[in-house]
Amino acid sequence: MASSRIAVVTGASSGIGAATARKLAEAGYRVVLTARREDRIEALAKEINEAGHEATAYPLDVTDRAAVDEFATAFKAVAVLVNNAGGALGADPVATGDPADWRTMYETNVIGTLNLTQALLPKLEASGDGTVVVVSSTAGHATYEGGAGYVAAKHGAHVLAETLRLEIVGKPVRVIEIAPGMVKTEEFALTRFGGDEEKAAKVYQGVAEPLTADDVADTIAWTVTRPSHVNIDLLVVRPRAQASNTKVYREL
Ligand code: 8X3
Repeated sequence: MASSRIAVVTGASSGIGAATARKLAEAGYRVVLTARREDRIEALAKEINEAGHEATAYPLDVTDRAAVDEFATAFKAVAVLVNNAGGALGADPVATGDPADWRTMYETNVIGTLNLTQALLPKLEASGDGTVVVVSSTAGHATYEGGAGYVAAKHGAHVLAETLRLEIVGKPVRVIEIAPGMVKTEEFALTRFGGDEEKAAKVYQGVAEPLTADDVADTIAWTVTRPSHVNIDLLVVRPRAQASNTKVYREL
């Protein structure tokens, strides 16, 4: 692929990733959709192409470094990398949390972001005007009971973004962090609670309007489409009903 207007989106099979892929395609980027679930990204690529935009699907596990390095060889230059793949597993207190869940969350949210960013940084620089987006979370900025494993991983993603911005200053690559609060997507809470629909529903219970994947994708597309010299370092976005990670207005 020769175009420098390529946008790579990880975790593009659903939720914020899929919505971001649609928005960036609408903004004129040739979008490369990556995720583990090939059928989903193939279907989304088809949908985007049929809408008159450009998209290709590339099945990828962000934690598989060899596969990520191989993926990166497909490009001469990349304009945008959206590190969106990640998620939460469990909501147990520190006293009883499963170390395997903590490890998986660190692998996907932090090492996955590290893998893609390291592999594509030369390509982003080669574009002459690159943007790295790290989709962290409000969990990357403050903790809450039962959240430690996820909060620790998202703090890691936040630190990666902040440190990278310091280290590459002077190069033509921006580093943008988007920290969403409560977003209701089809999978986030369900994955966190191992498919338990009742527990997942409780997360959003009584909240009039949690953010949608589209709301977050909108903020991502906005930051990415600012003029190159404008670097939105950090954008925190929550629903109006959420004043902090632990202060949520619910109509019960
Ligand atoms: C999602 C926000 O509140 O579930 O990243 O940690 S929260």
